[in-house]
Amino acid sequence: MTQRIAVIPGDGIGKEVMPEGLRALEAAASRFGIVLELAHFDFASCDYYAEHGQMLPDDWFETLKDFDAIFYGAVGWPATVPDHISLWGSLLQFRRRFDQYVNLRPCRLLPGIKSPLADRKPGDIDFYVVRENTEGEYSSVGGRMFEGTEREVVIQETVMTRHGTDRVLKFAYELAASRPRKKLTSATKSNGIAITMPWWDERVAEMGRRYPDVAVDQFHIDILTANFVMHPDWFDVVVASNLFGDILSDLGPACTGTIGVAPSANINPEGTFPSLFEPVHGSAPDIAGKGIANPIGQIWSGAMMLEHLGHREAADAIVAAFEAVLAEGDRAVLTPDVGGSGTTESLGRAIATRLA
Ligand code: GGG
Repeated sequence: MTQRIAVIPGDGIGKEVMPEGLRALEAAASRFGIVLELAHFDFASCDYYAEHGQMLPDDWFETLKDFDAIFYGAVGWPATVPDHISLWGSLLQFRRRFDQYVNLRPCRLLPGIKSPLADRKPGDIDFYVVRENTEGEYSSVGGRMFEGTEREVVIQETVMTRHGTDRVLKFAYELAASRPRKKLTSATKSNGIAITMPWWDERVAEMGRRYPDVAVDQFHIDILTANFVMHPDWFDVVVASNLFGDILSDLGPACTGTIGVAPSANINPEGTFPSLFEPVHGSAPDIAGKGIANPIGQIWSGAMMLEHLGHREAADAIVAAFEAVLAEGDRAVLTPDVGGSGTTESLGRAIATRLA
C-alpha cells in the first residue's frame, strides 16, 4: 500500500524534529510493509516568506490537495515575520481550505515522565481535547478604524455556525461513546460571553440527545483550567471552541510534564481533503538551533497519521516504541525537557531502533 505524504517542516524546531518524525515513520513503514512516497516542501515557513513575500505559493491548494496526508512541523519566526502573518498565511489556510474542522489532541501521562502535579502516574491523565478548528474566535471578520488616533476602534467577531459547531460536537460525542468512560466535558464561558457561549451550550445539549450513553458535563473555561491542574483524572473527552481548545491543549500536556510530546491531528473526517498532522508545540525560537527539542510530539503525530490512514498496527508500534524508550529512562538518550542530557537525534534514533 503506497501512501503519498506531503512533508513540510516549517520553522524553528519544526526543522529539527521533522527528520526524527520521518525516521520513525520510515522504520514503522518498512516493518509493516507500507510504502511511503514523501514529497518535501519548503513553503509554509518564514524562510519561504523572506524569499517570496508570502508564506505559500499561489498554487498551494492544487499542489497539496491530492496527497493522502500532510505531515507538518511548526510555524512562526517572529524575528522576521509577525506571528499573525505567518500563522494566517500557512497553517490556518490549510485548516480552512482543507476543511480540517476537528483538531484532535490526546493528552496522556507517559511512562518515565514526571508530572509537575503531585503523585500522578501513567493512567491518571488520559484524555482528548477536541478543538473546533475552522471558525469560532479564529475569525477574520473585523477591522480597525481611526488608526493611530484617539478614536481608534478595533473589532474582531467570533463566528460560530450551526453546521460548524454540530459537526465537531458529533465527532466529540462519537469519540466519547467509543471510550470506556463515555464522558464528555464541554468548555464554555456562557456567563460572560453571553451570546455565542449559551448557544454553544444549547448545541451541546441538543447533540447529546443522540448519545444517551454519554455522560456530559460543562465548566466555564476559567475553572476548567484550574481543574485540569487539580483533577486531570476527571477528564475523558473535552470539547472546546477554537481558542479555548488551543489553550486547553497546551495546558493539558504541560500537566503531563512537557508539551514536547503532545501530538495533534487536524482532521477532515469525510476524507474530501488531506488531513494534517503536527505536534502541538510551535517553532520554539528559544531553543531552536540547539538540537535539544523533544521529537516525540512529531513522532506521535506520525503515529496518528498512520492510524488515520488505516495502519493501526504500525501506529501502535510507534507509540509502544517511544513509551519503551521513555520507560527505560536512559538520561544520555532523553532530551532535557524530560530530564535527560541527550539530543533530538539521540531520542529519535533510540525510538527508530526500537521499531526496527
Ligand atoms: N505545530 C503547531 C504550530 O506550529 N503551532 C503554532 C501555533 O501557534 N499555532 C496556533 C494554533 O494552532 O492555533
